[in-house]
Amino acid sequence: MTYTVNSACPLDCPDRCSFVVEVENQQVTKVTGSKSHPLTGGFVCSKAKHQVARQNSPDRVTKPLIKRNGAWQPTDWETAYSLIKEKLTGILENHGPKAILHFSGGGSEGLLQSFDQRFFNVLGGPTRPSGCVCWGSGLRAQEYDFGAVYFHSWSDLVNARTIILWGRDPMVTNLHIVPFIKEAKAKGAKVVVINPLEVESVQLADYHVAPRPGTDGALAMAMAHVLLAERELDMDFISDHVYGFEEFVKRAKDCSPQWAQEITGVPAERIRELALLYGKNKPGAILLGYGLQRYSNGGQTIRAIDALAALTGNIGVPGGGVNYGHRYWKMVINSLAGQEFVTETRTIPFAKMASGIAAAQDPPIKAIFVSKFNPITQLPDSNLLKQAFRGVEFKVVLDFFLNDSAEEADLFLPVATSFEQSDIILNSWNEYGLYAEQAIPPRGEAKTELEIFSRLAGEFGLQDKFGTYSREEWLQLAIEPLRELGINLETFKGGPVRCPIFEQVAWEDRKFATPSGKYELFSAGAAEETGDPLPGYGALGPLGDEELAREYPLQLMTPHPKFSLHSSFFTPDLQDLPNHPILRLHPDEGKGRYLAKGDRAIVETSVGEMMAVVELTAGVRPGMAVILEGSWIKDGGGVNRLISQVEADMGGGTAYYDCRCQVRKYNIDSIE
Ligand SMILES: Nc1nc2c(c(=O)[nH]1)N[C@H]1C(S)=C(S)[C@@H](COP(=O)(O)OP(=O)(O)OC[C@H]3O[C@@H](n4cnc5c(=O)[nH]c(N)nc54)[C@H](O)[C@@H]3O)O[C@H]1N2
Ligand SMILES: Nc1nc2c(c(=O)[nH]1)N[C@H]1C(S)=C(S)[C@@H](COP(=O)(O)OP(=O)(O)OC[C@H]3O[C@@H](n4cnc5c(=O)[nH]c(N)nc54)[C@H](O)[C@@H]3O)O[C@H]1N2
Ligand SMILES: [Mo]
Repeated sequence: MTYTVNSACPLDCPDRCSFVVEVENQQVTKVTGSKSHPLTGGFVCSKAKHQVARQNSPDRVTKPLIKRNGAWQPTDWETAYSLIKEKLTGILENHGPKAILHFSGGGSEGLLQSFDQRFFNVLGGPTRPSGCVCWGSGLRAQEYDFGAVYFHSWSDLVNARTIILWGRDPMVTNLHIVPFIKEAKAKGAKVVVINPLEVESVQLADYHVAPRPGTDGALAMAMAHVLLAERELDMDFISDHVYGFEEFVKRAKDCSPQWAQEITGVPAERIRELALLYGKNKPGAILLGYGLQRYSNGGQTIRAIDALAALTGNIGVPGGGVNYGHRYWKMVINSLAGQEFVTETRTIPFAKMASGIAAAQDPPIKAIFVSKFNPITQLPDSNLLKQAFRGVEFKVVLDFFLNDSAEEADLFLPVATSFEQSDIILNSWNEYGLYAEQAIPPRGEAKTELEIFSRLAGEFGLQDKFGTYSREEWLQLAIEPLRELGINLETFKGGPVRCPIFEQVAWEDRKFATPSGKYELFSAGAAEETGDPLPGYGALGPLGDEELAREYPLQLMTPHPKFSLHSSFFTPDLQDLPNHPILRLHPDEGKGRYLAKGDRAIVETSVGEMMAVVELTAGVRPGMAVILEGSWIKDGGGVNRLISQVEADMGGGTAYYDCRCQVRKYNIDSIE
């Protein structure tokens, strides 16, 4: 039998596309982009196609596995549940729930994907990671500046006359916004890409500015200096809506373009031109990426960029804004995570997880549960983290494949994919929420997380507390607050739903959610967290360490892969993705090291090393080394073996790119 269902992409990606899923003989055969979606309609990216391959892969695990004497053996669900009950009962009795460390990631983003959290909350609250692996320092920065985080509608981009893609590479990470950038350009907008790499999105740009990694704070402060010196300011906006202007002016006085040239490597004249383009050719929209806040000074960098919009009044106007993400949906849905059941909490920062697990005392970590996340591959210092996992008595991973984290577990539970269950998938980058209808039953013995965690709640006599609703009833409960805004489950089933409180233009009323009610250049909250109330060029960590630079002269950047979402699609059946990671270097860096294209090289940092195949390109600044993240350690990849544990200045962000490395030719003779 052949049929189609309307579904949605569950990935942690800004696009969150509408899908039409084709099913033939109980197998998902194809995914196309549903035309019903006003923003993503019509086409899907390769990650959608990879979801079909993942769904049907012969390597997907569809039976629970238990590790005995170091080897995986198939088992049944009853044995799996009994083992979890036995182990957790002992741990809870002797140490309490905080002895359980729970990772719940963004592997699938449906509303019905938080039952793992609900289960551990109902148990009393486990130890959880704090901070953020993704956008945390920038998010906190925008909260200081604006009071909350909002994104203009993508369709508003066409009103911009200047668009700055600042550390964002939409051709790779946000493909469906590109048509709007192109439309703006066709209407005459100037497009600027600010990125140390010649990324794919440079093909959309009129200008490419390539600062040294981690120095955008200096670039933005010097742009502010130019705007102030040349009076390219919106004085009405500043006097009515900005708090802390005088203090900021004092700081920006010292940040001349000449000063920034030394730091950023961008010529002073170019900085001046860039500032004047943004200040004069209004309105100007900034699309912020997340790469530029993965540094020790990441929060300060975002604050310095936000300040440019405040000085020029590019806030609250069509075609303006500093777009980073939004939280509208969160304000109008109920969380199902059961936070209200938590009696005690303990956290370990994401950025320091590798050392934090072994250091945790009173109680020590006795069990680890992982769902929708691949910590060993994706968190800093994979080698140390692996060692920490090995020191913990009982580990359970819920996933589709035996990835690096799963290989460290004692028990593997196979979960259902998003094609195998119905859900609602919301979005923090555009205004649409989608219903995803179940296309086929779970493959083999795979189960949904709802089924797994309600059964576990039953094992502990907590079924009543956990709740005994059907999937539809849970969804109704989650979207209950939307009812008075005229939206119910049927509305979602009818096609993409526009978030009713989403505003096309952010901050149009200029009522900022800060303590002063104004845009805050001066923030008491920021001062409390970082010691500095004002935006500026913050200090770098390893990148600013001159002693370390002697041994490890290159900055190591590890951005996201186009053909995968992080590690999710580096599965055994997708080995057309490069088997060995590619190391990209500027030709000058290759020359000094006698490296040619195709050579194998060892990349070494203060915490680890790995092998990669060399590619030489002028698209990478001298002084840098670039390897994409996501590949698996068990396949010879795993860039986080190289990344040390560095926390950013705000929001507990993880400073992955504040990293130094050395590269040398792999010499077979040197192996003993
Ligand atoms: N195909 C694909 N799409 C994805 C993802 C994926 O893995 N694959 N991941 C999703 C997720 S979770 C996220 S968080 C987003 C991230 O989306 P983006 O922020 O667009 O991309 P990243 O690769 O995280 O960020 C790295 C970008 O920042 C640039 N960059 C790094 N350091 C600096 C700097 O100091 N200054 C400046 N100006 N630029 C810098 C890098 O060159 C790169 O272009 O993408 C989402 N979309
Ligand atoms: N060096 C370096 N490291 C980085 C980054 C970087 O730029 N450089 N980027 C960081 C960023 S922005 C992010 S967001 C993180 C992402 O890190 P992760 O959240 O670990 O992302 P993935 O590698 O996609 O892993 C998600 C896992 O969830 C599984 N999964 C999918 N759906 C389900 C489900 O319904 N249930 C269960 N139980 N499992 C499911 C997938 O198979 C996959 O194994 O990585 C961070 N790490
Ligand atoms: Mo992310």
